[in-house]
Amino acid sequence: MLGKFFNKPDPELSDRVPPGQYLTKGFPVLTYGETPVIGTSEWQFSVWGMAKPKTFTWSDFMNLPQHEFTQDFHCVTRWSKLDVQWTGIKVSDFMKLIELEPGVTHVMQHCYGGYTTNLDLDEFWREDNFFAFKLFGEPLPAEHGGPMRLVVPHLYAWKSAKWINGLEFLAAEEPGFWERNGYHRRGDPWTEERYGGL
Ligand SMILES: Nc1nc2c(c(=O)[nH]1)N[C@H]1C(S)=C(S)[C@@H](COP(=O)(O)O)O[C@H]1N2
Ligand SMILES: [Mo]
Repeated sequence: MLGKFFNKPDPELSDRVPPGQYLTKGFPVLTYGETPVIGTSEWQFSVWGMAKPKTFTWSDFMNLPQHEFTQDFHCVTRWSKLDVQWTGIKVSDFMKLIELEPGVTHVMQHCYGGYTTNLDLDEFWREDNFFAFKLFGEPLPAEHGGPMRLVVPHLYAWKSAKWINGLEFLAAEEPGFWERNGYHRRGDPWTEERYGGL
Protein backbone atom coordinates (compact mmCIF):
# COMPACT_ATOMS: atom_id res chain seq x y z
CA MET A 1 0.00 0.00 0.00
CA LEU A 2 2.82 2.44 0.76
CA GLY A 3 4.56 4.24 -2.06
CA LYS A 4 3.29 6.40 -4.85
CA PHE A 5 -0.35 6.72 -3.78
CA PHE A 6 -0.38 6.16 -0.04
CA ASN A 7 1.93 8.18 2.14
CA LYS A 8 2.86 8.24 5.76
CA PRO A 9 1.57 11.57 7.07
CA ASP A 10 3.91 14.53 7.44
CA PRO A 11 4.56 15.20 11.12
CA GLU A 12 2.51 18.42 11.01
CA LEU A 13 -0.49 16.49 9.68
CA SER A 14 -0.13 13.44 11.88
CA ASP A 15 -2.58 14.69 14.51
CA ARG A 16 -5.25 14.64 11.80
CA VAL A 17 -4.58 11.06 10.74
CA PRO A 18 -6.09 8.34 12.95
CA PRO A 19 -3.91 5.38 14.00
CA GLY A 20 -3.26 2.80 11.29
CA GLN A 21 -4.33 5.10 8.44
CA TYR A 22 -2.34 6.29 5.40
CA LEU A 23 -2.93 9.43 3.39
CA THR A 24 -4.06 9.38 -0.21
CA LYS A 25 -4.18 12.38 -2.51
CA GLY A 26 -6.67 10.75 -4.87
CA PHE A 27 -10.18 9.91 -3.81
CA PRO A 28 -10.63 6.13 -4.03
CA VAL A 29 -14.12 4.78 -4.74
CA LEU A 30 -15.28 2.12 -2.28
CA THR A 31 -18.56 0.51 -3.32
CA TYR A 32 -19.99 -2.91 -2.62
CA GLY A 33 -21.88 -3.88 -5.78
CA GLU A 34 -23.11 -1.82 -8.69
CA THR A 35 -23.25 1.96 -8.83
CA PRO A 36 -26.89 3.07 -9.03
CA VAL A 37 -27.47 5.89 -11.51
CA ILE A 38 -30.21 8.16 -10.17
CA GLY A 39 -31.25 11.53 -11.62
CA THR A 40 -32.24 14.35 -9.32
CA SER A 41 -35.78 14.38 -10.77
CA GLU A 42 -36.38 10.74 -9.82
CA TRP A 43 -34.47 10.88 -6.52
CA GLN A 44 -36.75 10.59 -3.49
CA PHE A 45 -36.05 10.43 0.19
CA SER A 46 -38.33 8.84 2.80
CA VAL A 47 -38.44 8.53 6.55
CA TRP A 48 -40.29 5.73 8.34
CA GLY A 49 -40.25 3.52 11.41
CA MET A 50 -40.68 5.56 14.58
CA ALA A 51 -41.17 8.80 12.71
CA LYS A 52 -44.18 10.23 10.96
CA PRO A 53 -43.77 8.77 7.45
CA LYS A 54 -42.80 11.41 4.90
CA THR A 55 -41.30 11.49 1.43
CA PHE A 56 -39.18 14.37 0.14
CA THR A 57 -38.15 15.40 -3.36
CA TRP A 58 -34.90 16.89 -4.58
CA SER A 59 -36.37 20.39 -4.47
CA ASP A 60 -37.53 19.88 -0.87
CA PHE A 61 -33.86 19.30 -0.01
CA MET A 62 -32.63 22.19 -2.15
CA ASN A 63 -34.94 24.54 -0.23
CA LEU A 64 -33.01 23.83 2.99
CA PRO A 65 -29.99 25.98 3.92
CA GLN A 66 -26.83 24.98 2.03
CA HIS A 67 -23.33 25.08 3.48
CA GLU A 68 -19.72 24.34 2.49
CA PHE A 69 -18.02 21.65 4.58
CA THR A 70 -14.33 20.77 4.61
CA GLN A 71 -13.77 17.45 6.34
CA ASP A 72 -11.27 14.59 6.53
CA PHE A 73 -12.48 11.19 5.31
CA HIS A 74 -11.27 7.91 6.80
CA CYS A 75 -11.95 4.50 5.25
CA VAL A 76 -11.54 1.43 7.44
CA THR A 77 -9.44 -0.14 4.64
CA ARG A 78 -6.77 2.32 5.89
CA TRP A 79 -6.83 5.22 3.48
CA SER A 80 -7.60 8.72 4.66
CA LYS A 81 -8.15 11.80 2.52
CA LEU A 82 -7.77 15.18 4.16
CA ASP A 83 -9.72 18.36 3.39
CA VAL A 84 -12.49 16.96 1.23
CA GLN A 85 -14.72 19.86 0.18
CA TRP A 86 -18.43 19.18 0.09
CA THR A 87 -21.58 21.24 -0.34
CA GLY A 88 -24.58 20.03 1.54
CA ILE A 89 -27.41 20.31 4.01
CA LYS A 90 -26.99 19.85 7.72
CA VAL A 91 -28.69 16.84 9.28
CA SER A 92 -29.87 19.22 12.02
CA ASP A 93 -31.71 21.37 9.45
CA PHE A 94 -33.32 18.34 7.83
CA MET A 95 -34.41 16.99 11.22
CA LYS A 96 -36.53 20.11 11.76
CA LEU A 97 -38.87 18.59 9.16
CA ILE A 98 -39.19 15.25 10.98
CA GLU A 99 -41.55 14.25 13.78
CA LEU A 100 -40.04 11.46 15.86
CA GLU A 101 -42.01 9.27 18.18
CA PRO A 102 -40.82 9.05 21.78
CA GLY A 103 -38.26 6.30 22.39
CA VAL A 104 -36.18 6.55 19.19
CA THR A 105 -32.60 5.52 19.94
CA HIS A 106 -31.16 4.42 16.57
CA VAL A 107 -31.39 5.11 12.88
CA MET A 108 -30.74 3.00 9.80
CA GLN A 109 -29.56 4.69 6.61
CA HIS A 110 -31.06 3.14 3.46
CA CYS A 111 -29.79 3.57 -0.10
CA TYR A 112 -30.60 2.95 -3.72
CA GLY A 113 -28.95 -0.43 -4.38
CA GLY A 114 -29.82 -1.79 -0.95
CA TYR A 115 -26.83 -0.78 1.18
CA THR A 116 -27.62 0.00 4.80
CA THR A 117 -25.62 1.29 7.75
CA ASN A 118 -26.73 1.93 11.32
CA LEU A 119 -26.05 4.77 13.73
CA ASP A 120 -27.01 5.68 17.28
CA LEU A 121 -29.43 8.59 17.07
CA ASP A 122 -26.95 10.95 18.75
CA GLU A 123 -24.16 9.91 16.33
CA PHE A 124 -26.49 10.76 13.46
CA TRP A 125 -28.02 13.98 14.78
CA ARG A 126 -24.87 16.10 15.08
CA GLU A 127 -24.08 19.59 13.87
CA ASP A 128 -21.15 18.34 11.77
CA ASN A 129 -23.11 15.67 9.84
CA PHE A 130 -24.60 16.56 6.47
CA PHE A 131 -26.23 15.40 3.27
CA ALA A 132 -23.78 16.15 0.43
CA PHE A 133 -24.67 16.88 -3.17
CA LYS A 134 -21.46 18.55 -4.39
CA LEU A 135 -17.83 17.46 -4.18
CA PHE A 136 -15.11 20.07 -4.77
CA GLY A 137 -17.75 22.40 -6.23
CA GLU A 138 -19.09 19.94 -8.82
CA PRO A 139 -22.26 17.84 -8.67
CA LEU A 140 -21.47 14.76 -6.60
CA PRO A 141 -20.35 12.07 -9.08
CA ALA A 142 -22.41 8.87 -9.12
CA GLU A 143 -19.45 6.76 -7.99
CA HIS A 144 -19.07 8.92 -4.87
CA GLY A 145 -22.78 8.64 -4.05
CA GLY A 146 -24.43 11.24 -6.26
CA PRO A 147 -26.88 12.71 -6.44
CA MET A 148 -26.97 12.65 -2.60
CA ARG A 149 -25.06 10.95 0.17
CA LEU A 150 -24.73 11.33 3.90
CA VAL A 151 -21.37 12.33 5.39
CA VAL A 152 -20.63 11.46 9.02
CA PRO A 153 -17.11 12.87 9.36
CA HIS A 154 -16.32 11.65 12.88
CA LEU A 155 -16.78 7.95 12.01
CA TYR A 156 -15.21 5.58 9.44
CA ALA A 157 -16.60 6.29 6.01
CA TRP A 158 -18.70 3.14 5.73
CA LYS A 159 -21.13 5.09 7.96
CA SER A 160 -21.47 7.73 5.18
CA ALA A 161 -24.13 6.19 2.94
CA LYS A 162 -23.92 6.87 -0.80
CA TRP A 163 -27.14 7.19 -2.88
CA ILE A 164 -29.04 7.61 0.35
CA ASN A 165 -32.80 7.45 -0.05
CA GLY A 166 -34.17 6.98 3.41
CA LEU A 167 -33.91 6.86 7.16
CA GLU A 168 -35.59 4.29 9.35
CA PHE A 169 -35.92 5.41 12.96
CA LEU A 170 -35.67 2.61 15.51
CA ALA A 171 -36.14 1.91 19.22
CA ALA A 172 -33.37 -0.70 19.28
CA GLU A 173 -30.08 -1.17 17.48
CA GLU A 174 -30.05 -3.15 14.26
CA PRO A 175 -26.91 -3.88 12.21
CA GLY A 176 -26.52 -2.51 8.70
CA PHE A 177 -24.75 -4.24 5.81
CA TRP A 178 -21.12 -4.09 6.96
CA GLU A 179 -22.08 -4.31 10.62
CA ARG A 180 -23.72 -7.68 9.87
CA ASN A 181 -20.51 -8.67 8.13
CA GLY A 182 -18.13 -8.02 11.00
CA TYR A 183 -17.55 -4.28 11.11
CA HIS A 184 -17.90 -2.44 14.38
CA ARG A 185 -21.30 -1.16 15.50
CA ARG A 186 -19.97 2.41 15.89
CA GLY A 187 -16.74 2.89 13.90
CA ASP A 188 -14.70 5.59 15.64
CA PRO A 189 -11.42 5.88 13.67
CA TRP A 190 -9.52 7.45 16.59
CA THR A 191 -10.01 4.37 18.78
CA GLU A 192 -9.82 2.00 15.78
CA GLU A 193 -13.33 0.60 16.13
CA ARG A 194 -12.81 -1.43 12.94
CA TYR A 195 -14.31 -4.84 13.68
CA GLY A 196 -16.73 -6.27 16.15
CA GLY A 197 -20.18 -6.36 14.62
CA LEU A 198 -23.11 -6.13 16.96
N1 LIG B 1 -24.58 2.91 -0.68
C1 LIG B 1 -23.31 2.70 -0.32
N2 LIG B 1 -22.72 3.59 0.48
C2 LIG B 1 -21.43 3.41 0.86
C3 LIG B 1 -20.70 2.27 0.42
C4 LIG B 1 -21.35 1.35 -0.43
O1 LIG B 1 -20.79 0.33 -0.86
N3 LIG B 1 -22.65 1.60 -0.80
N4 LIG B 1 -19.38 2.09 0.82
C5 LIG B 1 -18.98 2.77 2.06
C6 LIG B 1 -17.54 2.75 2.27
S1 LIG B 1 -16.86 1.31 2.85
C7 LIG B 1 -16.77 3.87 2.13
S2 LIG B 1 -15.13 3.88 2.52
C8 LIG B 1 -17.32 5.09 1.54
C9 LIG B 1 -16.53 5.38 0.29
O2 LIG B 1 -16.96 6.57 -0.28
P1 LIG B 1 -16.30 6.96 -1.69
O3 LIG B 1 -16.54 5.82 -2.63
O4 LIG B 1 -16.98 8.23 -2.07
O5 LIG B 1 -14.83 7.14 -1.43
O6 LIG B 1 -18.70 4.98 1.19
C10 LIG B 1 -19.48 4.22 2.08
N5 LIG B 1 -20.85 4.32 1.67
MO1 LIG C 1 -14.65 1.93 3.55
